[in-house]
Amino acid sequence: MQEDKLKFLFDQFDHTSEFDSFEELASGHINDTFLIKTIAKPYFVLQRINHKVFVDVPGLISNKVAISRHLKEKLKHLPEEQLRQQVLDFVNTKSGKPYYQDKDGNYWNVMVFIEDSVSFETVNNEEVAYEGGKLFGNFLFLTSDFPASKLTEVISKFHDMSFRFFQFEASLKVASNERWNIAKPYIMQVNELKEEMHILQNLKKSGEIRLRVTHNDTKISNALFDKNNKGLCVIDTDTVMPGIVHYDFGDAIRTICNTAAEDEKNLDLVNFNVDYYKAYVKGFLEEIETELSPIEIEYLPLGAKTMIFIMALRFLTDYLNGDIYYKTAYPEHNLDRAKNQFKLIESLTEKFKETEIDNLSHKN
Ligand code: GN1
Ligand code: MG
Repeated sequence: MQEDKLKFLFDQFDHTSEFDSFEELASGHINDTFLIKTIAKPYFVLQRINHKVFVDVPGLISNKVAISRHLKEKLKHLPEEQLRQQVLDFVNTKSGKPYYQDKDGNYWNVMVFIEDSVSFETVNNEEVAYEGGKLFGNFLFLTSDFPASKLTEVISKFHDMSFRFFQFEASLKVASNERWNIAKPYIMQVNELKEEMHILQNLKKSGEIRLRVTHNDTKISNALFDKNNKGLCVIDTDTVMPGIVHYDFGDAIRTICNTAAEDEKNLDLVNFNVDYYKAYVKGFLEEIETELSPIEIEYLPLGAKTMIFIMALRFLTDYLNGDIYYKTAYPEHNLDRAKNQFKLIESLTEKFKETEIDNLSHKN
């Protein structure tokens, strides 16, 4: 991306800052994200929202602006400096819109960069797991009175297991022989778990598990921490929509309890860390337990397994489709991601008994 193009885009937004330089922030798999360094702070984050994946970008942006507004209202008792570190702040364009559409049809949005913060791709200590639990639990708590029906469903059926199976089965029909053969052992595993992986969706459908506002992409790299590992802010609110608590619980566990990155190729390094699980559960329940029904709590461990599985399934599907969805750095990248998630499921399954919530609730 050329500097003059990014400077032009940044200057479409309503700030008084002067562009100095930029850095690409490359951890996302879908959008393009740039840190904009200015002559004087604050810095900003400029992001191109991938409109092939997110077909209703104005709806997506209006969701995240509304959620930030809600969080700011809830936290208005905090000193301004603290509020700036805890809630994403979006910047309008000079013509008052929350996004800018360039001449090629791309959508851009800008937010203020949160200073003095760090994020993690993998977790190396229990404190971060616990703080991550508190942060994501608190996000659910603070949004629990936001009317979920006001949110646009930015990606239809995003965590819907039947839909992901439908896409997987369609990918089997278009996959090259070569990819089909390489992926065969994993294709078998997917089918073995099919029934169990529909349990949560069925409880959602029957109304036994309620809909709430969920973040839907609670990987640990979407949490910011301060220099002392205290949780600061939940970021990447692109996929905020109605969902069930298990999505956010499970997706966080998927990344926090993996002893390696989600695309680590050496599967001996990929294991489920139960100590981090317990630390996460403690922090999470401290914030949200009062809001949860017994059935929501009972099924949290299955939420972890289900979210690891749905990512394995989606990575495998994209590999079979010839890498049309996720950004990949090399041809087997999606397959490696899928293998990694299957190994994590295997390791979690061995320790499943230890993940039951009964003994972990802070009420005990
Ligand atoms: C994608 O782009 P990013 O990294 O924020 C994906 C998530 C996956 C994640 C896996 C819209 O998120 O569902 O969990 O990759 N987002 C979308 O790392 O598909
Ligand atoms: Mg995301």
